[in-house]
Amino acid sequence: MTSRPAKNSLLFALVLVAASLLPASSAFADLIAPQSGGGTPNAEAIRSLYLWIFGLGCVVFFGVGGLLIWTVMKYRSSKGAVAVRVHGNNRLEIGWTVGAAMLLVLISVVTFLKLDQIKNPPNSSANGLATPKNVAFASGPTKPSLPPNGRSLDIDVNGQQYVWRYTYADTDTNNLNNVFSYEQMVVPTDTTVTLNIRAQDVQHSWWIPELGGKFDAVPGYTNYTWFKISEPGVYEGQCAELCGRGHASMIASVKAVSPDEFKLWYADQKTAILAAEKSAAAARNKLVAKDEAALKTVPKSEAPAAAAPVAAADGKKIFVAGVPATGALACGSCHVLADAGTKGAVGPNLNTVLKGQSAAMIKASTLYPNKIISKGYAANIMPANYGTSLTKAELDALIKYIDEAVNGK
Ligand code: HEC
Ligand SMILES: [Cu+2]
Repeated sequence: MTSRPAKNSLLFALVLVAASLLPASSAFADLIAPQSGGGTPNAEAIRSLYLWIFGLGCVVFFGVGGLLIWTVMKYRSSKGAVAVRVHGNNRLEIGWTVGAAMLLVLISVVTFLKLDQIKNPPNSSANGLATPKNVAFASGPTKPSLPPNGRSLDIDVNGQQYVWRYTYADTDTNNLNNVFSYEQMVVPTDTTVTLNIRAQDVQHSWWIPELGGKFDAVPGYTNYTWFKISEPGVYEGQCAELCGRGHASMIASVKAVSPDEFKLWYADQKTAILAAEKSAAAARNKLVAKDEAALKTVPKSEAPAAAAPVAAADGKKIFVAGVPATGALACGSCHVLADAGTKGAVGPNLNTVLKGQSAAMIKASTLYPNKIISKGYAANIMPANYGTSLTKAELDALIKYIDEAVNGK
């Protein structure tokens, strides 16, 4: 039999271990269980599920450990004692097999009960955001996991090296004037917010620990999650997937404000974006007008001489074949011109775009293709070297030929 002092000191040690774990579970709860905060139900459910399983684990740990220690103490024998031979114990073996199975069943049942709360967003509360001007709520069966009433504030989360961009859905069809923000997402409280998580370069991972689990941001694929915050505040997070050398600075935060404050913020952003668009459009028009004016005053020296001696150069031939020796690419390889029989489709059809244009204009467009970019085409595709790769005579012959081919003699 065990002596009294030995038994007591063992008990004391056990109590010490248990006591040291207790404060940890309350004061440093975040060290043991996933974080939750702001009252978003999914994070709460993840946390309580975790604590449930952790509790069960503790029961098993202390049950088995305690039993082991108790047995060791109780059946301790002195040196030289002959051990009793024991062969199995059916009741015990069936007992611990069934016991373990029951534990697994219990864990699965609790998990499945919580899963609904974790995965499926609830409706916004009555005091959440009612649709303000310009904000579009997600709707319809286009997305998985919408709230039962199908209404949530829908935000695109875009991961890019090394910043998070948030774009708010709005009611018009122009995607370029949507309200957006970087790094900090602003959301209304008591409102279900659904997120569409994407990446535009490499993989990132969206993670605001207090608002629920991590979601990978994968190029070419959309992941969906949600939250519904009830307490105003700022919830901090950080990209959770090593995405390059700026990864550590790819921080994120969600700022929850009252629906009224949110509406103000949103309206401010929208106004600023619309104003910026307007001034950009005005600046653009000004530039185009300036370019057009510049083209109309092409220096005399470059305008075709009215009485240029019919050059030896053959305009049609240059159009069709170019001048390989000097690197002048054939116009016909990129342009349709009926008279020359060319079918190039890289640039505009010259029969249509040059109709009614003066020879001077045609010459200017040929010499300075990047001054005015034809609608629907990109700059820097048409070579800008014809001023040097063609001689003056060749150029004049070419322009004269095109002008006559399009506009007649
Ligand atoms: C590699 C393809 C390519 C070649 C070669 C090329 N072009 Fe172009 N061209 C384009 C493209 C693309 C545009 C439209 C973009 C722009 O305006 O720069 C264009 C635009 C033009 C325009 C302006 C049309 C308009 O809308 O007013 C003219 C004129 C023109 N080309 C004439 C020529 C002539 C003449 C040659 C030969 C000396 C030539 N191009 C060779 C691709 C080409
Ligand atoms: Cu990242």
